[in-house]
Amino acid sequence: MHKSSNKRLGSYFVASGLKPREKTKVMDNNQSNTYNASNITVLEGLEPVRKRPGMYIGSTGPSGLHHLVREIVDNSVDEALAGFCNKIQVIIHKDNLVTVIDNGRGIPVDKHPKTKKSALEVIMTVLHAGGKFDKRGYKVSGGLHGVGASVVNALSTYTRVEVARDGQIYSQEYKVGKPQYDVRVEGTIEALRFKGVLGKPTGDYAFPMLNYENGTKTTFRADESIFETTIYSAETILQQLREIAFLTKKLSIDFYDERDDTSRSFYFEGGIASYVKQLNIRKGPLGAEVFYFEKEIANHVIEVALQYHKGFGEAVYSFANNINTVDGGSHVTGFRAALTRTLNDYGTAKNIFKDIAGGLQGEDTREGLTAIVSIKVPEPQFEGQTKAKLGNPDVRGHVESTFADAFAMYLEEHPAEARAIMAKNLIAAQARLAAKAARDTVIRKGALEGMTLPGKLADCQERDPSKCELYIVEGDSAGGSAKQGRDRHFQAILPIRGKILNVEKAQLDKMLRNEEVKNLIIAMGTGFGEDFNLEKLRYHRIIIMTDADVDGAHIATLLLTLFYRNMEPLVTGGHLYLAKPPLYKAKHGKTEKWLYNDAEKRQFLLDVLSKGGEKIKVEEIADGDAEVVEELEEKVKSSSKVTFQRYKGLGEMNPIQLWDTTMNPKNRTLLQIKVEDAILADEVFTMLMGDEVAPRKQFIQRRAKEVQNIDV
Ligand code: 0RA
Repeated sequence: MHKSSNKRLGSYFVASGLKPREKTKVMDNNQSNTYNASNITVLEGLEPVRKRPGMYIGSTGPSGLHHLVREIVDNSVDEALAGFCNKIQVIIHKDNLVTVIDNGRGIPVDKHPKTKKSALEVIMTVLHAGGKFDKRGYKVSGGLHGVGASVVNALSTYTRVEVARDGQIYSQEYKVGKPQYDVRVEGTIEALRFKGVLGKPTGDYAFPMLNYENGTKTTFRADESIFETTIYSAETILQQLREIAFLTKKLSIDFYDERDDTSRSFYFEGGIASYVKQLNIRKGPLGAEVFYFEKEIANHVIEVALQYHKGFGEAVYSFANNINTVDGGSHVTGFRAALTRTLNDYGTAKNIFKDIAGGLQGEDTREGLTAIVSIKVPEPQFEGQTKAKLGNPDVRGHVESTFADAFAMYLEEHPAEARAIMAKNLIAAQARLAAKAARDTVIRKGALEGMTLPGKLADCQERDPSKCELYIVEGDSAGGSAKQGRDRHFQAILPIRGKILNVEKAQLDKMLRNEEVKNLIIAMGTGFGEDFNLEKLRYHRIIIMTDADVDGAHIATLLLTLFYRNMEPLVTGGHLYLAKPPLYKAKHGKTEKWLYNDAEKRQFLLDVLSKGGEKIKVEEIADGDAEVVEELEEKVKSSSKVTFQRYKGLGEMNPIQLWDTTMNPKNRTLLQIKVEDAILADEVFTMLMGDEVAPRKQFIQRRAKEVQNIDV
């Protein structure tokens, strides 16, 4: 794939940016829009489309507009799927005309004996005519889109079709769907070539004439009175063309945008195997080779490409007749079943599953998997709300049996790849089993009620959860101070020692075996993961109290991750808080003050100065600017008796101080944790727990600062 000048497209485009020719015998619809008697049948035929465009192309917005291009391209792709076309060209002209050219067999032009109408004319002017004339096997155009070229014609002020067939070039032009002349012969290909006409401007608009022995060229201009916009997005079209090229191996698709004189070419020798390879490049592929197979069975063409990577995510994309079946369907079900079965059979035969009771589960086999399942079905049934799920029940069995055979053979023939895949699956299975065992023992259903509260927990006397608070305190010594300083009526204290563990899925079991985490879950009373029940929450405020340093922020982040991943309602319900201990205790004469950040420190210094008679303009100093505060501090210290006691850790405060500064509801500030944007939060946590340590550290430091600015 590359961006290049238009020269690459070769001789089909004589020049770029050609101007519309002088008016010829056929006038453009912009000038004339009169309907006479001969129009009526056509207009009646296509009238529903113009009345309710949305019914046919989804909308009259940009998506509907691009649908027109897709429709015409899909007709050419059908010809490629039938095996008669290997080149498609798409051109966006300067005045929002679009041309699609293919080197297929050409739309048939023969006349129907009774109606005396050319097949081409019927295809272009009769709704749903495609079915009768077009029996070309697996049809992209028969699927989700597939409304037919006549719909595009109906919604275009101008259309021109050229067909190269049987040694001749044929053409017909339309305005708002109405033929402007009977399909006519422009000449024999030989004669036209001899005259040097092929590849030269033709018709109303100056586009090169089709220059193939066989092929179809369609040019259309979308009707501005129908569409909200008729300006095409190259990006949208390129994305679709790229996908089509991936899904149709060895089909070359050229795109040319006259508006900025750029072009792109797509061609994938390996089809979906190339696609998988590309998807995995950044993820660290497991093994060099992508598994690929293609098989035709009972008129179904089945293709699967897959490769594992070093990460954990699952990416299984599926297509039926080139339509992305976002909601899966029978082909995906068959694929998954076969994958699980084949890997289990292989592992059993090689005696790999000694410790894995019940063998691999489906989820184990899809960790770190990138796969594409693409199937061509003669009559696809699309189901569901969005029609993005393949229904055909027989497809499941076809995919399951053919893929299972091919994949089993691959595993036998590629022992190195097979070993790597097995190792990956095994780890996933072990993690799953360990997590389950841990869950079962730690938080067996009903066990929580029976389980005695942890000895480390200093519970409160109040039994109404809405009045109760649980302080999770970093370190035993701070825990001790908090226990003594608290209001035992409604405040409970649970000290947590050291850093709790990383909560990535693979380590869920370790985390649950961790004594601290176990205590925490039992103390909260809610259960965990699938068993989580917010109604059982014993304290409506869960307050994380850690040191005001990077380590403290790290522990807080790990706790947040634990809660977010496994007890999300706790976060979304607003039950989670961070306590905010002070950074300094300032003294000036008899005045004593707790300062929670540098901005407060600055204010304190300013107050001292103003008492001493010095006037300082407050605006001159930025809020919380550490350097300025330092300067100010030097200045003040040299003249007055000011001291700052820095509190690095909670442990440095005695119980009374801890109560005064951080726990007494009258004085304290709590920061409520909200998950406003779950997606963002998930990204953040993933990054925090990812392999790379540097960005994680940076993030925690930045986050630690940000968190100080959220106020309740
Ligand atoms: C019906 C029958 C045949 C070809 C096509 C339609 C056809 C349609 C389009 C639309 C765009 N490009 C196309 N190429 C072919 C086959 C006719 C035969 O048997 O030769």
